[in-house]
Amino acid sequence: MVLSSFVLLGVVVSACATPVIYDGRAPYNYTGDDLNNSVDPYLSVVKGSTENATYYTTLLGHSLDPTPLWNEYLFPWLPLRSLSYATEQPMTISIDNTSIFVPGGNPPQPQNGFRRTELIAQKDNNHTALNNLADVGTTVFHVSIRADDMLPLNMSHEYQIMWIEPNDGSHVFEIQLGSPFTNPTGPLPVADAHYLKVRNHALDLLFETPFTSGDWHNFAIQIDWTELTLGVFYSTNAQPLEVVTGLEDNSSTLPAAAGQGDYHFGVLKLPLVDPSDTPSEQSNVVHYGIQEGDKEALTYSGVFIESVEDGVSAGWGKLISPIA
Ligand SMILES: *[C@@H]1O[C@H](CO)[C@@H](O)[C@H](O)[C@H]1NC(C)=O
Ligand SMILES: *[C@@H]1O[C@H](CO)[C@@H](O)[C@H](O)[C@H]1NC(C)=O
Ligand SMILES: *[C@@H]1O[C@H](CO)[C@@H](O)[C@H](O)[C@H]1NC(C)=O
Ligand SMILES: *[C@@H]1O[C@H](CO)[C@@H](O)[C@H](O)[C@H]1NC(C)=O
Ligand SMILES: *[C@@H]1O[C@H](CO)[C@@H](O)[C@H](O)[C@H]1NC(C)=O
Ligand SMILES: CC(=O)N[C@H]1CO[C@H](CO)[C@@H](O)[C@@H]1O
Ligand SMILES: CC(=O)N[C@H]1CO[C@H](CO)[C@@H](O)[C@@H]1O
Repeated sequence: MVLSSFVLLGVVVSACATPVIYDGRAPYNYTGDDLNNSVDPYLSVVKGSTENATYYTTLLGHSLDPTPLWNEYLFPWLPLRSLSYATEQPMTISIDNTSIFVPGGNPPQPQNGFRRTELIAQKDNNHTALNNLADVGTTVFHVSIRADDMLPLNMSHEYQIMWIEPNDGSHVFEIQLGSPFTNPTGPLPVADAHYLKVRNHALDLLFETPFTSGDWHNFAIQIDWTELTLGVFYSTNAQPLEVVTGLEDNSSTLPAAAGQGDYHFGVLKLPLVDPSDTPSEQSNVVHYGIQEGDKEALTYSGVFIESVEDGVSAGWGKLISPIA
C-alpha cells in the first residue's frame, strides 16, 4: 500500500516534466568522433580552421560532475538529492591562437580579430530547422558555466559565451564576461570584468553575478518571441533556479523569422584596438585588433531549450512559474 502510493508519486513527478525542445546535454556515449563530425546535438564548425573539433573541445566523461540540477533520482519516488546520478558529461571549450574562424565566402575572410570556438545547437542534423521550433512562442534557454582554473580567461578582453544569433549578426540576448570592447580602449579591466553579465539585444545589462571559480553558474533565459521580452533565472551548483529579473523589454529584436537565430555557446574572445591600425581597421573588430594568443577555456553542461507550456524547469524536477 505504502509502496504503491510512492510509485504513484513517482509517476506524477515524471509526468510534470516540461516539453524539452532541444537537449544539448551530452550523453556519456557522445564521443570525440561525434564531435569531429558534427553529430547531433552540436554543429562544431565555428572554430579554428586548421584543427579538428576535439582539439578545442574536450568531452569530460566522468572526470567532472555536470551541474547537479538535471540529475536523475535513483529512486524517483524518493526525491533525495544524495540518491541521484548525472546523465550528461560536461565539456571544456577552449581557444588558442589557432582559433581563427574562416566562414564560407569568396574570397574567404579569416576572422583575425576574434579567437573563437563555439558549439551551435542542432537537431536532426539541421541547425536552421531548430529555429522554427525553439524561437517561437515563449521558450527558455538553459546553460551552466564553470571556470577552468588551469586555463583562465583574460578579463581585460570581452568574451561572448552564450547567445542567439539571427542572420543580421545581432544577439537576441548574450551572456558576457570580461571588459566590453571599446574603441578607443578605456582603462582595463573594468570594475565588473569578473562578473557574468546577461545583456539584452540592445546590450543593456539585465543581470550580473561574480564568476566565482569552482562553481556551476546555472542560467535560464526566458524569451517571448511574440512580445519581444526577456527574463532571467539564475542559481549556483545544486540550488534550484530563481527569478533574478523582471519581465524586460527586448523590442529592438527583429520580429518573426528575421529575429530567429542559432543558439551558440563557447568562447568568443574579442580583440583590443591596435593603435597601429587605420581608423577603419580599428572599427573592424571581426578582422583586426590585438590578441595575445593564449590558451583559455570554459566548461559547460546543462544546455537545453524548453517550452514554458508547463512552467520553467528549476532543477530536481521542480517547475516554477515563468516571469510575467
Ligand atoms: C547514445 O545512446 C542512446 C541510447 O541508447 C542512443 O539513442 C543515442 O543515439 C546514442 N548517441 C550516440 C551519439 O551514440
Ligand atoms: C578527431 O580529430 C582529431 C584530429 O584529426 C583526431 O586526432 C581524432 O582521432 C578524431 N577523433 C577523435 C575521437 O578524437
Ligand atoms: C597569433 O596568430 C597571429 C595570426 O596568425 C599571428 O600573427 C601572431 O603572431 C600569433 N601570435 C602568437 C603569440 O603566436
Ligand atoms: C534545414 O531546415 C531548413 C528550414 O526548415 C530547410 O529550409 C533546409 O532545407 C534544411 N536543410 C537540409 C540540409 O535539410
Ligand atoms: C591580457 O590582455 C591584456 C590586454 O591586451 C594584456 O596586456 C595582458 O598581457 C594579457 N594577459 C595575458 C596573461 O595574456
Ligand atoms: C582541420 C583538420 O585537422 N581536419 C582533420 C580532422 O580529422 C580528419 C580525420 O579524422 C582529417 O581527415 C581532417 O583533415
Ligand atoms: C530593458 C531594455 O533595455 N529594453 C530595451 C529593449 O530594446 C528597446 C528598443 O531598442 C529599448 O527601447 C528598451 O529600452
